[in-house]
Amino acid sequence: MTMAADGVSNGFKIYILCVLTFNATGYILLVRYSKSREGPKYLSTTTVLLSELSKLCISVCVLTVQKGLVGMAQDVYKNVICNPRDSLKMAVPSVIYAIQNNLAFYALTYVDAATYQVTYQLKIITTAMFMVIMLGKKLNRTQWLAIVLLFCGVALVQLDALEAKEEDKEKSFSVRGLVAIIMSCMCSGFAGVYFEKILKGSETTLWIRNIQLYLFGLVSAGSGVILSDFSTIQEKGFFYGYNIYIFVIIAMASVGGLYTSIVVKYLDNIIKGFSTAISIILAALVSLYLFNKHFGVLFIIGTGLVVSAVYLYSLPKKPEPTIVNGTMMR
Ligand code: NCC
Repeated sequence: MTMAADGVSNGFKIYILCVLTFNATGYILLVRYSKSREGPKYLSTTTVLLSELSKLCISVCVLTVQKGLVGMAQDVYKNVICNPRDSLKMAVPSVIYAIQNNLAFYALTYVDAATYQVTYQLKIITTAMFMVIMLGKKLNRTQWLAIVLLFCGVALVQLDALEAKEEDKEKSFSVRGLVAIIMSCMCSGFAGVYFEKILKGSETTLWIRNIQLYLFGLVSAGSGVILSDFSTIQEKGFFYGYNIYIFVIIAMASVGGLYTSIVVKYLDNIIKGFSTAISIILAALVSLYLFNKHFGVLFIIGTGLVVSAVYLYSLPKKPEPTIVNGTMMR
């Protein structure tokens, strides 16, 4: 197996990308299903809080396996408790991710899984934007072309959804849903690049960063629960409307989040975007069979454009030409 400079094999990288892709597909489909089925409506804010708790517990367990109980306690004490200034850096993405995770539930109440997933690919633009602003990344012409194609693709998919609404009254297009997705893309782009910058810019390990993030995540997601659903919880209880699907959603949110952090550590946010874009096709195919959804020509062309854009964007950059003694070198 080929080992890269960072000490992990290419096989491992492919494995983490596959888990991320399949998990994201299943997650979106299941959230959509849970929002569209009849019966008592669960509170999304509580599931976001429980997934933060579960990710925190898993991260502590991983660190314990790596370092033993005493080593884990020392590590947490030294890096989290004795270093509040460093820990505070994770408060920023924790709040943004809490907003983003809640927005996803909101958006999936109004748009179907496939439309959501394709439109959500706008996050590749927001991620690129933040990469340029925050990490000083330079984009070449092919990558800008990819961004324009992506815009066109997403617009076509939205037009297709709009037509579907007029024809068969299916609520696949919704202004509220679209606004929530665009805000979600901003949050994903900013928080992802911020996390990458902090993780790669210091010696602090991934699992300590995750523990810092999820500790603040508990506070951010907990505030969401109190601010939006406190009275309902008092009246109906924290687990109102829960069933087996909701626990699977929490488990998948935890797997997705933890694998996101591993992908950002060993690869980067752009490759993550490419990987999850593949889940568009998977989500569309599953929707076709499970929900009997029909796609128009615009959806198919739009999806094709999005996938081509993601591919073009991920193409390796040609080395910048340098001038040596008046001669252009490549
Ligand atoms: O939107 P996306 O990710 O960028 O959101 C990142 C998710 O990972 C969690 N996270 C991030 C860093 C870290 N150290 N720990 C974490 O737990 C954040 O809380 C946030 O939930 C994608 O690239 O498309 C991806 O999409 C999500 C999900 O499908 C969308 O956010 C839904 O709107 C995927 N999550 C799941 O499948 C559960 C993620 O794996 C990939």
